[in-house]
Amino acid sequence: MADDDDEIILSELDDEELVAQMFDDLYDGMKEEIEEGTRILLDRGWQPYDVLTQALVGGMTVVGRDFRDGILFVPEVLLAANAMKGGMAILKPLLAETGAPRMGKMVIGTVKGDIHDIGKNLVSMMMEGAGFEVVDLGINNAVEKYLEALETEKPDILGMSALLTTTMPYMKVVIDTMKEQGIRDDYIVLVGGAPLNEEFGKAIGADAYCRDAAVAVETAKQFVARRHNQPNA
Ligand code: B12
Repeated sequence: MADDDDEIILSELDDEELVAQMFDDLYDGMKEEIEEGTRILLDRGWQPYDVLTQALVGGMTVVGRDFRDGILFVPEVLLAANAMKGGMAILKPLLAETGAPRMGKMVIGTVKGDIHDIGKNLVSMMMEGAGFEVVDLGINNAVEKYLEALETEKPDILGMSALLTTTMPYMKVVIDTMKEQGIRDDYIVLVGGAPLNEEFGKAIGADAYCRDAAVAVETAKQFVARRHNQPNA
């Protein structure tokens, strides 16, 4: 608050102190402060990707730990998520404006029953930054929504996100339905989300599990390149 004597002036902190303060501000759901901190780091010459991973994702890791341990509850985490989105909105155009050549198209969405979207949004942003066109279906997607989007958008890649152990099996429902309809191999299927791992990705028949957005970009590039090298692809 402006009349608070103890107010911390973010721009007077050095980089390390500022990132630590941003962890606290994210924890406390202070969106404006997160936006200001994001801008300051950018003004100091930080790469957008470093601001994203070191200040924002780093801060969210602390929130996630305390949520798991029962120290934070849903309303607080929601505020933290909202603050994080404020920072991400500033970074989005910067990550997207790399001028990378068009790499391919991805349809992405969080699966049915699941409303977590920060990780998915981050993957979308990074994919766009790497030159992919991204169609984001949002959260809580039933198999019909995915199939409809595959038909209308004709992407190279289908991406599915799940953050709950109760919703991750739904990815298999989508892949199995694609198999039934004989369209599974028409797409590269990438899956991600904190509770998943490589074995799970294999077990449900995805092409790959990606542990973070950077891996998602690299994996997508490799698969698309491989696909384009096939004579009849
Ligand atoms: C923020 C958050 C929320 C917010 C979500 C806000 C939002 N708009 O997303 C709110 C408060 C709404 C929420 C609600 C709930 N949550 Co919650 N939440 C989290 C938290 C703290 C952080 C998730 C996050 O955003 N991480 C940051 C992002 C950047 O990381 P990420 O999502 O993992 O994404 C990265 C990778 O996984 C990967 N990736 C992700 N998706 C994809 C997709 C593709 C295609 C690819 C390639 C890669 C990829 O790349 C991303 C970027 O690097 C996690 C804790 C955790 N450790 O994950 C719990 C957590 C996921 N939630 C949990 C729970 C239990 C819930 C609730 C059931 C709580 C409740 N009792 O109501 C509800 C469920 C609501 C629902 N139906 O979905 C549990 C899940 C436990 C489990 N084993 O299933 C966790 C693990 C917390 C815990 N330890 O208890 N939550």
